[in-house]
Amino acid sequence: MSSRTSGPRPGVCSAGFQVTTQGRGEKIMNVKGKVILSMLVVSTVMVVFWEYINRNPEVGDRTQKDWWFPSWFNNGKRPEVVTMTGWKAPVVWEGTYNRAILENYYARQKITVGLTVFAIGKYIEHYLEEFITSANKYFMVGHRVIFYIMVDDVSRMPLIELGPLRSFKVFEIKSEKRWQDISMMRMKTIAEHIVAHIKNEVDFLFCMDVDQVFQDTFGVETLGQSVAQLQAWWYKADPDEFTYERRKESAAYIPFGQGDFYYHAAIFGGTPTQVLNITQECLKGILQDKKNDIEAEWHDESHLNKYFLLNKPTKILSPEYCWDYHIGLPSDIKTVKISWQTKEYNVVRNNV
Ligand code: 4GW
Ligand code: MN
Repeated sequence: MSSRTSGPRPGVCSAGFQVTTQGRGEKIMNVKGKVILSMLVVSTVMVVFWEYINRNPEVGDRTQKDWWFPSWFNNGKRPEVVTMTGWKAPVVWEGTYNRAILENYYARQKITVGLTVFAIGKYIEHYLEEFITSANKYFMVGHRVIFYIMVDDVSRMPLIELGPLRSFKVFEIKSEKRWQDISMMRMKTIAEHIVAHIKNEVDFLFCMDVDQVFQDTFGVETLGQSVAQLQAWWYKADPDEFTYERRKESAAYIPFGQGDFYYHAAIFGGTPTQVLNITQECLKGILQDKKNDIEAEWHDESHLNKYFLLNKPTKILSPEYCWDYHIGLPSDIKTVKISWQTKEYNVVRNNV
């Protein structure tokens, strides 16, 4: 034992040997090492800096603290309304966002944004032209846009001239017998098209009802991983008043005492991967309900609300983004970006 503690140890000995014999060689190694090390440090700093200036503005570098939010979002500008959720997602109201900061970021990224819309039966003549014409003018101005238009008769597709950076793809899909299925089965078609091609064509995707009209710029402040729209009639209500599906037998069931917001199925979006997940999960719920011979009260919207309860959206759009003028124009609503069309059910709905 004593020889191991007091005598020279092999390791020490060999180290001493290296020091005395390597001399100049080691000095060169030292210099080389330092150069490599400093190059590593410099490149790490450059990468971190690059990542910093190109960081995702949706998330920014916010921490869990309310006062530190991404630079594009000013949480304090609209104190009279909810501008941030309990899980720290921004609720985008007019006045809360700095579009210029985001424009700068997304212009450098050269993004393409997709927009799916369905017009089946009489909805082609009644709504499609006005929807696309207004979207051409106000949706993601200055960025590449692809409209994915699903109709049941391509020969009745209106002729619409689009501006620069805009293109469209028309698909003929079969109609469903029941209008509830026309609405719900959009989830299936969207999912199929994301898998088949949309995922390779766009960076972000929105899915919208056709019975609405763009009124003002629907810009890059709406982009995010997973985006939900507040329903205009319910944005101030208590969750227990929401028209969630309340029957346990439905996959869309949300018990009283739960729920964050009432989301409107007329607008949802996100990255193609997220929208694929949204639509696939909603479709699963819809098909499960069909198997159990139950239909959720508000069809696809009930399932969408269940989805967003379980998978919180990363961004929420204020009702300014989908307003119903039949409510009037309260002071909360500063700029209407999209408005509902009047529901002429007697004209457009001949199938029950
Ligand atoms: C009742 O007779 C109907 S027809 C209910 C929906 C119908 C329908 C819906 C249709 O005949 N053709 C059609 O293309 N749709 C699509 O589904 C269209 O994109 C429409 O915006 C979406 C949802 O239907 P909706 O806008 O009439 O539903 P709400 O009243 O919830 O906005
Ligand atoms: Mn609608």
